[in-house]
Amino acid sequence: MYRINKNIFIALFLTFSFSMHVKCKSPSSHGPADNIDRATPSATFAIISDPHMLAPQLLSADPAAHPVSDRKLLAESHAIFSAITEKLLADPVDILLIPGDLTKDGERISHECVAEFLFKLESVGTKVFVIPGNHDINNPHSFTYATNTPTRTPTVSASEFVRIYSNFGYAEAIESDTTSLSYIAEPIDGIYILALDACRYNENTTKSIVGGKFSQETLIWIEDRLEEARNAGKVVIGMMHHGLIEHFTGQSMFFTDYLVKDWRDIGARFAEKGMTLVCTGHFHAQDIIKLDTDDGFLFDMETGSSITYPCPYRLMTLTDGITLNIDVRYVEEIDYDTGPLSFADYARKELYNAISTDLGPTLLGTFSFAPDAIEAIMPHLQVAVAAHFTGDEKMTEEIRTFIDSLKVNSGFYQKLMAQYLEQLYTDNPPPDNRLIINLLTGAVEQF
Ligand SMILES: [Ca+2]
Ligand SMILES: [Ca+2]
Ligand SMILES: [Fe+2]
Repeated sequence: MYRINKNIFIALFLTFSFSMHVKCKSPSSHGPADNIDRATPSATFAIISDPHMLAPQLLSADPAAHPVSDRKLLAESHAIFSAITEKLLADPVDILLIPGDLTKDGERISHECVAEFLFKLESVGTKVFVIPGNHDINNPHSFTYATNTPTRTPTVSASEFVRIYSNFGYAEAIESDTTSLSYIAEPIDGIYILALDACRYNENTTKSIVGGKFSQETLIWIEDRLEEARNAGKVVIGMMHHGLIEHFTGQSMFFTDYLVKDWRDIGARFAEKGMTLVCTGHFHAQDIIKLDTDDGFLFDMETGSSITYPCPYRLMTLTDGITLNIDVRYVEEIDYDTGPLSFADYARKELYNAISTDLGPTLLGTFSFAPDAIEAIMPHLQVAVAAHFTGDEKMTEEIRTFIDSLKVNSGFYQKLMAQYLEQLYTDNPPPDNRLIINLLTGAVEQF
C-alpha cells in the first residue's frame, strides 16, 4: 500500500533537486567470468510477481464481505493465477521465477493453493523457483473472509514454507543459507538461480514487517556464492522480493520499505561480485533500472504484480548465456464476472477506485486540498500511478500542461503534487517492458 503522508511530501519538496544518480556510463567491460570460460546455456523463463493468492475457500460468496482491495485484485487472485497458468501450460517455459508475495497474507490454505498450480506447471517440464515476500510467512494478518467477520486462519512458519515449496526451489538447492530462506540452484547446466530472502518475518509481532534486510551472515553467504559462480563461469540470475536499486527518484526516501536496507552499498557489492541481473517485485510496478559501478553493472528488473493493473508477467529468453531477450504479457481474460468490462478495463477501474479511496481523504484532510482541487488532481494521479505501474511511462501533453498549471498557480502542496506527478512519469533507463540485455557487457537494445 503506497500512502503519501505529509512528511513524505515535505521531504519530497526538500529533496526534489537531488535527482537519482544511478551512474550512467558506457557499457562496462566487467561482468562475471572475464577470464574464465563462461557457460553458454540457453533457456526460456517466465516471471510472475506478487500474485497474492487468496484461496477461494477463504472468500465469502457475498462480494460485500470480500477484503478491501488495496490495489490488489484479491477476490480475483485465484482466477488470475489460473489464467496465467493456462497460458504457461499451453506454451511452457523452462524456468518460472516467483519473487515473493505468493499469498495475500501468508494463509496456509492460500500457499497450498499456489503450490497446486505450481505442481501442474512442473508436470509439463517447467522448473519453478520461489522466494518468500513480506506477506508470506508468520503473518499475523492471515484471515479467512468466508465468515461473517474476518477470523484468523493459520499462517505458515519458515519451515512450513520450505515444506510446501520444497519442489519449487528448496529441494533442488545445491546450497542453502542457514540464517534465511536463501538458496542457490542450477536447474540447467550453467545457470544458477540465486534466490535471496531479505524478509523479516522472524520479527513479526502483531504487525507484519514490510521492509527487508540481509543479515551479515546472509550477505557473506551471498557473496561467497557469487564468487563461486564467477570462478565456475556460471550465469547467475538473482531473485529477491525487495528492490535492490532505486527505481525512481525519491523511492528510497518516500517508500523506504520497498528497497532492501543498505541497498546502495549492497547493490554495488553484488555488482562487483559479478551479479548482473536481479529479478524483484514488491512495489507492483514494471520497471528496469541499471546500476553502473567502477567494477561492474547490475540490472534490477522489477516485475509488476499479476493482481494489480496492468496485471503483467514477463517472458524472457536467454541465448548462449549472454543475450537476454525480455518481453511482457498481460492477463487478458479471467474466469470471474467483470460485468460488461474487458478484464483490462475492469482492472484499471479497480486501481483508479483504490487510488481515490486511498488518497482522496489524505489530500482533503492532511493536505487541506479543496474538494474541487482534488477533483482536478485525482484523474491525473490515477493515470500517473497506472503509467508507472505499466512501465515505459511517458508524459503526455495534457499532463504536462496540468503539471505546469499546478506549479505556476497554486500553493505549497499543489507544487508538491506537481513534483510527485512528474516523478511518477520519469522512467530511468533502460526501458521497462521489451528489450534485449547483453549480460556480458550490460549493453541494451530496445525492440
Ligand atoms: Ca526503466
Ligand atoms: Ca519505469
Ligand atoms: Fe506485494
